[in-house]
Amino acid sequence: MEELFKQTLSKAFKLKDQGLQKPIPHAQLAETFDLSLDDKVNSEQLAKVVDQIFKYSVNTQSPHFLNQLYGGSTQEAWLGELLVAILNTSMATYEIAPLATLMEKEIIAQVNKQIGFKHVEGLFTPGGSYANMLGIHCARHFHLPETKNVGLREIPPCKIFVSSDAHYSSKKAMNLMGFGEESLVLVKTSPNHKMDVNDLKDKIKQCKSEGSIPLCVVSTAGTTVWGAFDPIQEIQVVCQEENIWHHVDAAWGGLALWSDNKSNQLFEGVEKIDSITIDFHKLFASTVTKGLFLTSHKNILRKANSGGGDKYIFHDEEAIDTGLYSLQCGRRANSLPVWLQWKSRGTDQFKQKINHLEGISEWLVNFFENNQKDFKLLHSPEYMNFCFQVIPQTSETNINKYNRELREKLMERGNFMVNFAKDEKNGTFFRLVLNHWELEQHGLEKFFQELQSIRD
Ligand code: ABU
Repeated sequence: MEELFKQTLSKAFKLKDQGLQKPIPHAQLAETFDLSLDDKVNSEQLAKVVDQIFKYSVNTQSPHFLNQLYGGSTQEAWLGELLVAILNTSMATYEIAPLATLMEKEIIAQVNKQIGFKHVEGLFTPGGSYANMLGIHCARHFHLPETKNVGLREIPPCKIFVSSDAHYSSKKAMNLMGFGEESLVLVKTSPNHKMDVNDLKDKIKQCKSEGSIPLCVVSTAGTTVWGAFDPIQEIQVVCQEENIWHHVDAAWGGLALWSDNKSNQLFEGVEKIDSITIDFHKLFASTVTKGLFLTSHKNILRKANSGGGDKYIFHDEEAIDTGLYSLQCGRRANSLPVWLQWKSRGTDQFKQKINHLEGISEWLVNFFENNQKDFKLLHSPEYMNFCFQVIPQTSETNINKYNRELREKLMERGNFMVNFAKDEKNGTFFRLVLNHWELEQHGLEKFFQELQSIRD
């Protein structure tokens, strides 16, 4: 087994410089890879199985995997993951996860140096969606603490406000929390995809006139498709005036908190909000999935989430058992890989990487400016998302179908993976994201050369 570990790691260290897998239909994959659990394999065969797992998995470690809002992870994060697996504990109590508990607190305090909450507490969550749900959950407890015991039956409908470009996690949270999806109010966006604050004010007014409770605004710092930042400061003013909880979904945009440049201004006013989501598996280059939820409200997590367990697991009221603050019992020691990466690379890693990616982003804006004959950029990018269409050579060609087919051909080549999105206004378009710390300008030059060669 030790030898297999060595071989696996040796393969892992080479992944960054290797190509991406070509797409394979699921029926073909099920035929090719022996999935059956009826017969077991010996140790020699196990090594071959591991080879096959590498062969048929998407190489997200390649800087040319630009398909999702996560990409390559650092080797320090891998080492942390290995330790998490070997130490195999849960974050429920301090006595079973002493170091991981303290590491989580240190990470939260360090992140708060960039945010500036007067008081901070938080938790690693299974992902950004979960952290956003916690934001809405804390909002409910803050305004309507009695719902913890009696549920929603005695209270008027509660409304949550998000921009129409926000992530779908708020919609899922509405379903799960019993408010119902229809209680999610979609606020209009400005032409550059930011929440329209006037429309927010109108919708809050309408909500109140209907006798509903405006409970929470979820702003987005870095939307999934356009990378847009809602105006946090302006929205905060509205929330303060109306006494509404303000949660910011910075799952994707969180790294901009460390920027020396313009994107740092996108977080103006963040120190006054109520809670925030940041995903460490996205632009922080940790491993999937590491949502982090932070709030400025003392003890709200404990008040909202505690319940039970005192007869057998939580022995001491005064202990720093994070299980008392969490909706989960078992919780992964996600702090360990994040802490290990941070400790070995320092806080400067975040500054350097955001500044590096901002440089590439500037180059890319110029690239589109200089190549308008071939590519149509559909927005003014302010972060790491570039939504564009390749312009067909003849005006009779259907641009949506054309771009979709180009993407399929790109995938077939197996050198780059870039996602697509669609909306009513623009049709189908490429969504290119700068998601990888090792991405370089020449890699993107190659990407556009490849697109050109596919269309010729
Ligand atoms: N949690 C949002 C991820 C979306 C994406 O990877 O594109």
